Amino acid sequence: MHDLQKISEAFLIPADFSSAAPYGSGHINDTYAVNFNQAGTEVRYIFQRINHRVFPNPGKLMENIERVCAHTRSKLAGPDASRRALSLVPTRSLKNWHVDGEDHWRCYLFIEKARTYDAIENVGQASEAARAFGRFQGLLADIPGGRLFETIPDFHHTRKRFEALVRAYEADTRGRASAVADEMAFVLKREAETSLIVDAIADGRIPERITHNDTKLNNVMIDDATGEGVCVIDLDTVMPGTALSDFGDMIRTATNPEREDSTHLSKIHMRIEYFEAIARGYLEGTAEFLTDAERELLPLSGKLMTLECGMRFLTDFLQGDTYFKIHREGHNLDRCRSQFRLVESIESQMDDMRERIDDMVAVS
Ligand code: ADP
Ligand code: GN1
Ligand code: MG
Repeated sequence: MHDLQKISEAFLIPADFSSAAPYGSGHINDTYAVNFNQAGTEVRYIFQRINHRVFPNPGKLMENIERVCAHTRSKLAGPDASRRALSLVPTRSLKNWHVDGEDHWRCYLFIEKARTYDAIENVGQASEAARAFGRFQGLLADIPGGRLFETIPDFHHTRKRFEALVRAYEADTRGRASAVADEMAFVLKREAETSLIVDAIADGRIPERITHNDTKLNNVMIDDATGEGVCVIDLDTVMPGTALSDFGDMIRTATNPEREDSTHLSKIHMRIEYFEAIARGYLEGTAEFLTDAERELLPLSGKLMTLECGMRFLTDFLQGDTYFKIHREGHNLDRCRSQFRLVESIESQMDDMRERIDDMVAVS
């Protein structure tokens, strides 16, 4: 645990530190909820230490986030703008982040009366999350100041993720390759498909957009009272990308009744009514800009993002769990297996997904 009292002193918070505790279930950054006493009232803020192994240029990353927060906030101007867009709290030297040795820290206003979900609880959450992520893409379409910095190059280059996995398997630095023969066979059977979306980007069939790139369900705050997807969070990977990654990751995380690391493989599946709710919410949120070519690839994107995520977990398992935080032995392998089970479920429903998208487009 870091010394949050000392870190918080760097920020312009007109209140006295009272306590801090790790918060949330993100796999990458260190997140804390920090409580302060402000003239007798408890107030809290989110503090985050950026994972600089995952994000090797935290300064450039924070410049992106400054721009994204400022732009979304200005477009959502209104009495509740600070619940609808993340707000950075400045430091005493009026910067939007604080450097402490190797560590970069940032502080956000805490979005109260809303929460994130690690596993989806009802179909309304699925459409709300999709609408929020779709709207978010729309808000960023005209962000001024030039192309955003690529915080992780080739982040959703599924083909390169496949190649990285094969390299990790062949190198087998941790002696774990023999445990994953079935998983490797699963991936190798699908090798050709790993190029389908990246090729469509490369040959210009689908456009580059500013996208979120990490649209898992627990990266959107759902309002406690209204159930609305009130604020998109976790902005580290907001950068040039494809709408398909954002749609696909919602299918991965918001159609499956089980958590991402579930070992109850027989319970893992894509629920088509959740797919439909996400597609409806997303098509609404993106009605003004999504192209036909993008719409056509939506069902495939769910499968490929799930396969890609499973491959990333497997690569990390083979390399000794250095990227994603783990909380038990074999955690990344469990995550990989659950993702691959979900890929099979998505595969078995491809025609149904396509028909539903076609029907939605036809009546809109
Ligand atoms: P990571 O990159 O590690 O996933 P996140 O930015 O997603 O980190 O934060 C982790 C969790 O902390 C989120 O899932 C959410 O529950 C909570 N959280 C993050 N920012 C806020 C905020 N501004 N207000 C309230 N909760 C937040
Ligand atoms: C990570 O940061 P978090 O936990 O929201 C990862 C995503 C993965 C996800 C899998 C920067 O997301 O790409 O899809 O875990 N983020 C990064 O749960 O690698
Ligand atoms: Mg997150």
